[in-house]
Amino acid sequence: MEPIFKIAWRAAHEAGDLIKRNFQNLQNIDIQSKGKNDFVTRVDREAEGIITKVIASNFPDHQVLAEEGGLSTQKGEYLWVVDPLDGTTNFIQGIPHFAVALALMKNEQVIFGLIYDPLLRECFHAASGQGAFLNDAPIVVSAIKQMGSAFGATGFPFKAPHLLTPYTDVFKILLPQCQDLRRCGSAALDLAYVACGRYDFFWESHLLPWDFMAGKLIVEEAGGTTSDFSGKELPVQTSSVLAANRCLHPTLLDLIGPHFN
Ligand code: 2AM
Ligand code: CA
Repeated sequence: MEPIFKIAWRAAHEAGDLIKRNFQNLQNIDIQSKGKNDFVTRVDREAEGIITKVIASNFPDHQVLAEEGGLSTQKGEYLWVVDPLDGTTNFIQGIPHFAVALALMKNEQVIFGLIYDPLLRECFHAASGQGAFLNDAPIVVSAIKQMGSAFGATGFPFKAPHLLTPYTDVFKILLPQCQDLRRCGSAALDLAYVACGRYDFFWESHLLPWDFMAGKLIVEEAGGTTSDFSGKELPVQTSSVLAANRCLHPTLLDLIGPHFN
């Protein structure tokens, strides 16, 4: 894993440096709309270009699935899943909460994940079977067992209006049962924060693989559980995402799942 970690670390830090520089000069980021409530900037594209170039020059036979560029043409057992800027809306609005997320899959299993917050210089990473880390320090999910003490994060279904009713039904039941909820706008960081115990759980109803694939492995290697809202393993496609420590996950699945079936 060492070469993979080194290359991913370099790609994420080079992209992160570019994002950080541009965050200090948001007048020139050239915002474009990809669809309703869906934005991309020059910075997303340039960051993705940096990452895909680093990957291609070190692993020319690896395929890449990236948020802006889609799927590259190589065919093989390795697939990088790349979000060059998770939390684009925060970035555009000047809110300092966004990250670069990279995952490496082998035969459809995620074997490496890295989430880098360039402003705090926090690099969350994990390789399968080797634990999860924040920079050099091992991380574990929280030990909270009671829903009443659980502090969670969520994301709104802002692009999936058909999910608004089940989402708000769950929200009404969940909020009074837990300590509190946050909605900070970067699913990758939400998952990284579950992995290191800042949040006890995270749920969002409509995410894409580059939002969650790195976080899935980091949470699991930190001792947590991830699934979609029906309890199935997260797929390499649009999915709901539930991540929590092992104790809270079944309770949350029972609470959330039936509303979305
Ligand atoms: P992004 O900033 O990389 O686009 C916020 O709720 C989360 O939703 C962010 O991680 C954001 O990622 C993600 N997101 C943005 N557009 C999305 C879409 N069309 N489908 C699913 N998730 C999306
Ligand atoms: Ca993005």
